[in-house]
Amino acid sequence: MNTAGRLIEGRLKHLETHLEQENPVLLKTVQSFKKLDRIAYRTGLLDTDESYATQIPWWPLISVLGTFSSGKSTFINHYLGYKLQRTGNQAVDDKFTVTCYSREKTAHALPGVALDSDPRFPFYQMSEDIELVAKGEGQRIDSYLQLKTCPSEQLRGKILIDSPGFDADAQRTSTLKITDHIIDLSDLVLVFFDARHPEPGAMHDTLDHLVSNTINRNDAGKFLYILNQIDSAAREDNPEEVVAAWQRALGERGLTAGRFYTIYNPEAAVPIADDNLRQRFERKRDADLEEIHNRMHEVEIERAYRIVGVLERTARDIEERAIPAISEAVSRWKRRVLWGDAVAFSLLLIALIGITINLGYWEGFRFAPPWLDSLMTNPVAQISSGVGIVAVILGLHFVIRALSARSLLRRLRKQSAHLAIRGNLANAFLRNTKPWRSIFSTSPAGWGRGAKKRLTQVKEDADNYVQSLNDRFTNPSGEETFSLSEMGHQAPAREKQADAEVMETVTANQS
Ligand SMILES: Nc1nc2c(ncn2[C@@H]2O[C@H](COP(=O)(O)OP(=O)(O)OP(=O)(O)O)[C@@H](O)[C@H]2O)c(=O)[nH]1
Ligand SMILES: [Mg+2]
Repeated sequence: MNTAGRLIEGRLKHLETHLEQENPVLLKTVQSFKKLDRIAYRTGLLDTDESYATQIPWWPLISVLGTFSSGKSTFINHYLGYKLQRTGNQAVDDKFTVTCYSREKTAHALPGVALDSDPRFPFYQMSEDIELVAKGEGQRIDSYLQLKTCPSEQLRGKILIDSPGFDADAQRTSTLKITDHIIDLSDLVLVFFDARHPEPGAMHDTLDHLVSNTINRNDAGKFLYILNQIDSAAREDNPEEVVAAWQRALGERGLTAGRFYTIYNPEAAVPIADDNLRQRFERKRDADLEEIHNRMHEVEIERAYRIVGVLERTARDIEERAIPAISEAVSRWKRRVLWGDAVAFSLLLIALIGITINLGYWEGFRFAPPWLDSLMTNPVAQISSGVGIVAVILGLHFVIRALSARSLLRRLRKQSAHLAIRGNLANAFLRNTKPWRSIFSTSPAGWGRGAKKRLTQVKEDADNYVQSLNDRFTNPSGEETFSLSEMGHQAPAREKQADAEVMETVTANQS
């Protein structure tokens, strides 16, 4: 195996080690992806330094964005049950912190370089992206990103990102670029605002960036807008007005009710003296927090189904789209080669006849060049001229094969882009045009009985994984099962009650 192949093997091993701790069903899907890889290597769809498994994001990403000191880190610490992030009233975080689960009992930080070079994480080669927008900054990836691991059960199967306070005016291009990149990659984005700022209008640009720009995206459903620290409003004469002012500000930017939450952190909050008021605040907070936490859990489930969906789709894409496209190109190529041969050899024959007639080698229909007698008596000359003739014929044939192949490549590349499937169709096609492949072979290179069997097995496996995920994530009565066709879409919105039950099962299964 070459070094590139070994590298990819190492990466998959790494992936498996992590999934072993987090989700055994997904661990098995890695094996299935490897089966597809093998088919793709043989057919030429993938290079041996590629894998279908390394380009999908395995961990759902939840990012926490928002204004300075709005309580992002406090919220994350509370969610994890660990004092992982520093908090405080000045701007504390100046980097993005990517947190992921590890059994190790201590939380530790790794440099951003770990994120940049580890394909498990969606920041893989982020430095190149940064370099594109801010020259020279790519090398300083460490000053933008850090990685922390934490043994919190809440973190199993997901990645959480804490971010520096967002200020559209003061932000450097590279930070804005990372923020946007993170938003694009995230499955769920929690946008925090601080109720201690009674005047939301002052943050015009920030609101524009975090609200106006997000509300019309086609993945707008993944944004939750959270007004935090509303305990501070309890001290105002009219607490409702604080919330209402924010609601208006967000409403002006297109946010309709439903994804606007008001919460505060019980430990960081200022005690509320008035009993009635306190209870009212607590009820609202608890309901909203529960909804936010449920969404955070759901993301993990959705992602697991989506990965099995990708597996199934990749298998189908190979069988139903890539292989037929290759076969079609190969038969076009065969036709071109056969026609090319016919035309070229006819022309050659006509030319030869013409030349020999001109040279006076013909006596009527009898071929009688002056050197014919000496050739007939010289076996060495016979053999070498025989070899010469065969070489010319073969040479011409292979030139025609190569030219015909080349004439089809552009079309194939276009088709490849149009089909939008993973894998290099042109490369796979060229395998079939190699000199040692007969133009009369019936199926594309690497697509034999073994490959077909393996592919069928992967599809069956995918169905089984969906079953296992259903067993794992849905309630025992089986009311909420997913089918493969549903997996491309968002998991259906569920009743709160059912949700709670689902989550009980998840936690029970995980412990
Ligand atoms: N009253 C009150 N204070 C809070 C609440 N949540 C956080 N705080 C306090 O607000 C301050 C800022 O909290 P952080 O969690 O550091 O805020 P952050 O958004 O991470 O801030 P940066 O990382 O600097 O952007 C800290 O002093 C917290 O103790 C809350 O719900 N109510
Ligand atoms: Mg912070």
